Amino acid sequence: MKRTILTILMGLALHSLFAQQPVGAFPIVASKSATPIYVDAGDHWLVQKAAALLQTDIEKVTGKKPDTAHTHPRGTAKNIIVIGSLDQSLLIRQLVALKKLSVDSIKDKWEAFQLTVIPNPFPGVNNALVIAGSDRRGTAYGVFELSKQLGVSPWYWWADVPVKTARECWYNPQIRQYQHPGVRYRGIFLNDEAPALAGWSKATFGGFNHLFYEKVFELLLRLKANYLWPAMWGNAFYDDDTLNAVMADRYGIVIGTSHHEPMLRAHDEWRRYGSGKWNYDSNEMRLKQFWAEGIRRKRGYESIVTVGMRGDGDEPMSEKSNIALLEKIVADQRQIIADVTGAAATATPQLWALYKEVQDYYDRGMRVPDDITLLLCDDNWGNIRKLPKRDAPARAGGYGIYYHFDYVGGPRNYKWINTNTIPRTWEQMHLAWEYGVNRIWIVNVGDLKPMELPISFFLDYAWNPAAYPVDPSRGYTEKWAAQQFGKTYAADIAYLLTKYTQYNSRRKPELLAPDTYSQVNYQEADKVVRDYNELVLLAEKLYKLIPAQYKDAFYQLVLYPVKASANLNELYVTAGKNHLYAKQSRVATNELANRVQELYDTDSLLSLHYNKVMANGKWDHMMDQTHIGYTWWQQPPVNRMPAVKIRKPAIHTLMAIAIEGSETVWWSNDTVKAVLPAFSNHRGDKHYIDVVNAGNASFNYTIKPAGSWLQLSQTSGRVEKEQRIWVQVKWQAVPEGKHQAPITISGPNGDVTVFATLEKTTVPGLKQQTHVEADGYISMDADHLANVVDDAVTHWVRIADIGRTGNGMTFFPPFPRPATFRDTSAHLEYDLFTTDTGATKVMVYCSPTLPFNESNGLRYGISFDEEAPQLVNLHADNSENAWAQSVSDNIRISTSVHTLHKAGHHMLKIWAVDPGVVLQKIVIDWGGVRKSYLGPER
Ligand code: REL
Repeated sequence: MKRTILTILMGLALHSLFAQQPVGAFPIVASKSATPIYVDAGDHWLVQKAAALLQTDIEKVTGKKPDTAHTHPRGTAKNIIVIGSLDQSLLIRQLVALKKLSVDSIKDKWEAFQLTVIPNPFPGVNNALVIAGSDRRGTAYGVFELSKQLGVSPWYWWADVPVKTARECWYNPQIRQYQHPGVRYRGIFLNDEAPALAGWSKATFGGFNHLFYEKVFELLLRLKANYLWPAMWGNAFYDDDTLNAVMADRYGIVIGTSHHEPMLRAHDEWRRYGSGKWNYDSNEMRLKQFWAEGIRRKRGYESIVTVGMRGDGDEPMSEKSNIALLEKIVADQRQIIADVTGAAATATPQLWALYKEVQDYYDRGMRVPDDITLLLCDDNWGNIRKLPKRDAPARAGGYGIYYHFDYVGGPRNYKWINTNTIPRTWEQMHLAWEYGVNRIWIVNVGDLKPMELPISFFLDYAWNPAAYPVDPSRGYTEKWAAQQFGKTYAADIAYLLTKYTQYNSRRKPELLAPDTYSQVNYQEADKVVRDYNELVLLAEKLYKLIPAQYKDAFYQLVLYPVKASANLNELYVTAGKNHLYAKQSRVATNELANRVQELYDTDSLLSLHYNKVMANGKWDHMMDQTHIGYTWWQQPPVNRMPAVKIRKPAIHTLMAIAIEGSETVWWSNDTVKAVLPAFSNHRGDKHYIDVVNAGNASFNYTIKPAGSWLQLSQTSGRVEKEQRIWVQVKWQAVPEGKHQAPITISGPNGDVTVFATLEKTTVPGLKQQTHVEADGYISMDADHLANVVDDAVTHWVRIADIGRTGNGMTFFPPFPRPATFRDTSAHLEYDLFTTDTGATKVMVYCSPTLPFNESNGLRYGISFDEEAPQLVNLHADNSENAWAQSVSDNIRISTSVHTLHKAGHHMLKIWAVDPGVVLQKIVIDWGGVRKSYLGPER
């Protein structure tokens, strides 16, 4: 056990350990005792609750339980901790009146808090650590900030994160902490909650009752959030348990109902109590009564009332619905609010969500009163659809964002595991912040678990957007990992979290299919599996190394998502390989079919461990979500293993040759030429030839290249099932130019010849960043560039790990630029060396950002050398299909065609035009690019 001192650096808490008591430090727990905590008896329920939780937290950390007292602490102890709100704590007011405590930095602020050590607060008391909040939530946030710094993770209960123990802890009196939120309402939406969260909450608490919600409220407060849209799949927060709303109020959690549940009434309540159709044209009176009840029931509790209307069950309203009707609905709803509350409608916070077709109404001119927050939305796939115009007049209600980490809907549900990356969430919410969206940030988190990391980030970012002006991803994730698991393995854990989410975001697990990744081109499928399995190795190693008390947390936060994602990808890739092998008549086909079965079983065993074994079954049902065997957008009722193929037995000895780049196989004395993908002296590539048993008995073979240019991993052998032979080139011996070198494989039925194409190019003035054409293409990551040209207004930024395969490049500040260019305008330069001329196709891979700025699409400029830049619109095809493809593939690829008049050195330039364009990868094609999911590698 160690002593702990808390410090703060540049607004970020540091947890520093000292062997000795630092001079002048304030003891929270010193050797003999824990410093008592004082809270005014008249302070808010929430403040009392926060103090009580601090008391338990301190006890968990140190084993010593501080006393809590409510009477005046005059002369009772040498040191005291005072907790109080500016509006309700007499103690705090007294300290302020006596000029012992200055609260200027939090006064009149929303949810602000400060932590200060003051000398001689009261007669006979030497020092007080004062946690003062501008209001009840601010005070609670101050308390939980201290708890967090003491070593109690906000996830201590929800993810079984062990409390970091210490014998003593000291607060550094030099450190004054002030904080207040950047975004006013910060929250989560529990949604799509069956079967996982619903099953678990039923088994654990008996349903979505106040016992369940108290746990959610505490978590929200520890994450400095204040806002919740409760679970609504057959559940109704106000109706299911009358204590739900009472407890929300005590915990200071602002309740709303989701975007399509107006007037604080859950969707299911209409099924329970409504009569007639959910249709304002035909059923106005009953709907009004129904809604009035929602407002009556909310009493004085803090809430945000959703106004407007969608069709029943979150569907668009009927064709007939029009702007005039919707405007009348909103006006009527406001009248109800005014009538029931007895105050002007403006006194009740309201939001209108511009979700799906509702945004079209807005675009067609529908407006709501100025005090209603306009809740802008993403496309349900994490891409923001609309942001306020930069020159739009300020609105009293401001703007909010409704974002998604989980979704039920097309092109496919994604609700099993975390596929959300911190870099992309940051990049999109950064846009929102820069465009003035600061009233509400709410995110759909599905079952809550397993979204612990992105939830933390979303809420931390909402609390203090100014703290993350540049891509925080790895740094944030490492701090987060240290908060859960301590510093020792934090960097490795951050790597695992970053990478598994990046890999999962390539394609959501629900969208995977046996043919997603190419089995034959660019060794893509194998590479995907290898990427994941490297993570599994590291995760398993860490799981063994971390102390026993961390294993449950590690399993749920790291090991399970890493292993289950890796396993699922391998499952689909193996099924794809089984299909290919069957087509190629390989004897190994059936073995792969068995392997698919094994991987399928492993998937359920991993979930079983999560549900039943981990943390002694505390999270039973949390991994009940089906995720294998989707056939359309909606989830399958049960998991279903991908179909596999079984090979018919052969009747004689038969050798087949398969090669990289082709699904075909070659037989002895085949007349069709077999040609491997080209080798280049600039790519250092390796390609393979598979000697395959397609018959009924093993056989011997020899393999021999003509000449001395090629090196093979093997020259002869016996094939039981198949042997992979790697071909490499000894470039010193190869003359300049393009050559073909035959390789002969001799087996039981005769010979097969495979040709290797060798492209040796000597590039004058070759630099490390020069990309040399080979095999008819160049592929480069967007940040593998020669020059970054910033100008007076715009600078380029690199966003780590935002791409499907690498980093991304975008520009800040994220505002539109004129589409006219001078040499000095902001652009990126890529140094190329080409061997082809003529028509040159450039495919630019970008993150699937939407034209959030009401433009007809986001554009970049592109040019070779001195040619005039072409403007390319990422959204030239803005159809529903193109969108569905872009979110499924998590990429938008746009193509421009250029003419190169000579081979040799060229500079490709990409020019900044519209904000939000995140470049990931650039592929230049002279006819050599083969089919794959991620595109060729460099
Ligand atoms: O994710 C969304 O925004 C919607 O699909 C949900 O809000 C929706 O209401 C769904 O749960 C069903 O009612």
